[in-house]
Amino acid sequence: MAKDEVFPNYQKKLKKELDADRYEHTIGVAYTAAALAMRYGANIQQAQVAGLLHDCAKCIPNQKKIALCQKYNIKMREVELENPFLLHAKLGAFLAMHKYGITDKEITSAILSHTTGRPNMSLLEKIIFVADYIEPQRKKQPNLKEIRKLAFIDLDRALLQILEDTLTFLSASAGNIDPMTEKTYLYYKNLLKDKKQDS
Ligand code: DGI
Ligand code: FE
Ligand code: FE
Repeated sequence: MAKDEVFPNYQKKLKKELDADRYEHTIGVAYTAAALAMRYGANIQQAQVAGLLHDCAKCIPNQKKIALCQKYNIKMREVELENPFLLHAKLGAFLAMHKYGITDKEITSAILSHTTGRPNMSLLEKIIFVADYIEPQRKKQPNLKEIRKLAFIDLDRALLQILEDTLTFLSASAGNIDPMTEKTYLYYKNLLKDKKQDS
């Protein structure tokens, strides 16, 4: 995608803001999100733009993330102050609006919820959340092969599996669990349990 850029304005800016690996990741998320949008009948262009911009604040050093949130009056929760990388989601949504000129609230919401998810996500939010996890550069997560396949069969079930694996990973690591990640997991666990009972 580097030579004929599909969204040259965004891509040129992003190339300056991100390191090479993160830039490749965002390109991967953009086309994976486009493919999922085709599968589920979402707006393909929205998926591409949200995919491109979802990590636009990722490479800002953590102390600067905090300083920028203070500067722009973006409220930080305790878990975010303890794990400042989490701030790249809300700071990313803010920069998408104010630096990249995105006015589409569906896109900024998808950026905002891309790390922890949230209960009752929109289709675009789910697509970005899942595309972020399965894009081709990802290598380390468990069950990737199965989740990649599942993502194109049942988006909610893929979402739930990702949340479950993320919580397992976090319990074994030093990171604090954001209550929102847990809330999202419980919401979809419950939703899918009811779905099973319905059928
Ligand atoms: O920014 P990316 O690496 O592309 O992806 P992301 O924004 O989904 O962040 C992934 C990381 O976020 C992964 O290492 C798991 C972590 N994460 C997800 N939920 C939580 C979390 N980390 C903490 N500390 N707490 C959470 O609730
Ligand atoms: Fe991210
Ligand atoms: Fe990402």
